[in-house]
Amino acid sequence: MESFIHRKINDELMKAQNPVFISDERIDGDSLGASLAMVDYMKQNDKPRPAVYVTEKVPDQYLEMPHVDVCTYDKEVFNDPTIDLVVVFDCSDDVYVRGLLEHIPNKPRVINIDHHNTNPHYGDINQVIVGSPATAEVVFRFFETNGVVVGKDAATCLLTGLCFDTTAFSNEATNDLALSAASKLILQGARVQDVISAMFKNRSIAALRVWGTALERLHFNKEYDCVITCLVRDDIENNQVTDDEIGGLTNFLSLVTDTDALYVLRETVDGGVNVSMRSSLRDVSQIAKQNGGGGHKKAAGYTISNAKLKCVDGESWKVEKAVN
Ligand SMILES: [Mn+2]
Repeated sequence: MESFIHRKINDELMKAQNPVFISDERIDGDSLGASLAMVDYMKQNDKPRPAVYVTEKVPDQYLEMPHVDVCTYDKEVFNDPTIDLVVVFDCSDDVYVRGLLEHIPNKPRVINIDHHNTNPHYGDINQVIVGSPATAEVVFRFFETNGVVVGKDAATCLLTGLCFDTTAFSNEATNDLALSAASKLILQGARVQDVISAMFKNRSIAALRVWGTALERLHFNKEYDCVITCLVRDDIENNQVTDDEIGGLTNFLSLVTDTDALYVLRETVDGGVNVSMRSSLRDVSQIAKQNGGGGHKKAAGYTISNAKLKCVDGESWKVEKAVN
C-alpha cells in the first residue's frame, strides 16, 4: 500500500499544472527540508518550482537551504483558481490546513505527507508513516520507490529534516531507517556541514542567556512527575530575542537530562502558555491531543490559551488560567 501511494503521489505531481506546497505551521528543519526537497524534484522534471507556504518569515538559520526563495508567508498565494494540487508536509493539524484551503477558489486535490502519530488523514491522498523518524524520511522513501536518484540539493534538504527531527541522531526517533536514509543521502552528495550549521551554529549569546535562565529553573515537579522548567515573556523580551531563537531548548535539555519525562513551559506572545514535552517511556502525544495539540509519542506539545506562569515558593511554577 505504501508503495502504491508513493506512485500515486508521483502521478499527481507530474500531471499537476499549478501545485502549491504547504509546510507545517511550525517552521523547522523537517517541514522545510521535506517540502524543499520536493521542490527540487519538480525542478529536476523541468516543472516550475511550486511556492511553499510558511506561516512567517523563514528563520535565519535556514536561509542557506536550497530553494528557500520559493517560501512565502503571503496568503495571496492561495488566491488563484488555477491551483490544482496542494501538498502538505509534516503537518498533523487539519484545522490549520483547512483554514488555508479556504483561500483557494477551487477545490484542488490535497496530498498529506507526514509522520505524526496524531495526523487525522485530512488529505485526498494520505502518506502518513508513523514509524518514520521524519517527514524527510517519508519523502526519501517516495524518491526510492519512484526510482529517483536525488541531486545534492534535495539530499541536503532531506538530511536537514532527518537531523532536525532526530536531534542529530540522538533522540528517541533515531532508528535504523534514519541512519540508513542518512548514509544514502550522504553518498548522494548531501552537504553535511551545511546541515550541522543550520542545526547548531545559530544561537546568539542573548538566546543562550535565556537558555541559561531555563537551566537555572530546572526542577522536579511532583504533580506532573517530570523534570520541568519555565520561561516567562520577560525572560525572552528583556534579552531581545525572538521565540524562534528559543527553539531547540527542549531538544537540548532532553538530550542532556537523565529523566523519563521533561516539560518546558513558555509564555507565548499571544498570552498563552506553550507546553513542550519529551519522554522516553510515556506517550506524550496523547496528553498533547487531549489539550488540543499534537506530535509524536515521545515528543509533543500544546498551548494553553489565556494563561500565565506563576512562580510559587520561589522554585516551582504553576500555570494560571486568566479569568475572563
Ligand atoms: Mn517532522
